[in-house]
Amino acid sequence: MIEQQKVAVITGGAKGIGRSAAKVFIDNGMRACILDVDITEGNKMQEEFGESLLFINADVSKSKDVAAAIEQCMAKFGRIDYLINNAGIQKYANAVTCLEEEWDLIMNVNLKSYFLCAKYCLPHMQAAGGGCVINVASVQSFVASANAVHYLTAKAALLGFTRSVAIDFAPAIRCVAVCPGTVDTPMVRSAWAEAVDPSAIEEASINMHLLKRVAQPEEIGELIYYLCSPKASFITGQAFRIDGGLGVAIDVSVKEGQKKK
Ligand code: BMA
Repeated sequence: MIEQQKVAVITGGAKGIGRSAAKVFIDNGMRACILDVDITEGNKMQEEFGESLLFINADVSKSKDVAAAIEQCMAKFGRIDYLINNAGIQKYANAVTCLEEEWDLIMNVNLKSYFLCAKYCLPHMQAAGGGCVINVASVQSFVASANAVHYLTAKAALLGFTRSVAIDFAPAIRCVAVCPGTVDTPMVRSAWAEAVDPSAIEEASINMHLLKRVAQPEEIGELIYYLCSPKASFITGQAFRIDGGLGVAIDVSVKEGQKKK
């Protein structure tokens, strides 16, 4: 029965990490309701996954859009079990060069939308008997890259937001932050495209991970699914880094301590 299938609401679900999370939930017999501003990619997802998926064109930084989208999701699927807060934009600026509009944009999409979606989804998740909220944050919730004042601030704040939801909605609802390193997504590609030498940034990004590569979105989608599943039933309030070892080394290029032959 359709009503019994669990439903995941996924923001930024048409591309990158959100898209692969939607695919894992559907592959495991669940339904995905994806909210995204990208109509072209959203429609493609709708075509690919048919009745298992509902694409809603919504700007999740606006409460009117979120309220309407969640109502539409409930009308179609009748329940919400998981919320995957994932929508994100990345731009480069420091505390002086950052335009006020850009600060607001990043805060609204990368932080406020997480609150708005929680606000509208949590009552339905409680009504469904419980569930899990995943906040896609970043390795940059812990370590900093240059020129990312707005992005870094939002990603760090998500750890507090995760703990807050975990405390206030336990025990029925768990809340976990997922903190990826560099992932090959349209968001990261478009941020790189703004650099003077995008291929140099790509190479540097590969090298800063101990595993000497960037992640594929599917690797993050699998962790999100696992954390929502009953296998992760004792995990809440925590942040999980999935970052190929980024930040483990003081400097990946320095081999201090290697002995002479
Ligand atoms: C991610 C994005 C990537 C970046 C990575 C590691 O959140 O910002 O562009 O490469 O963190 O800094």
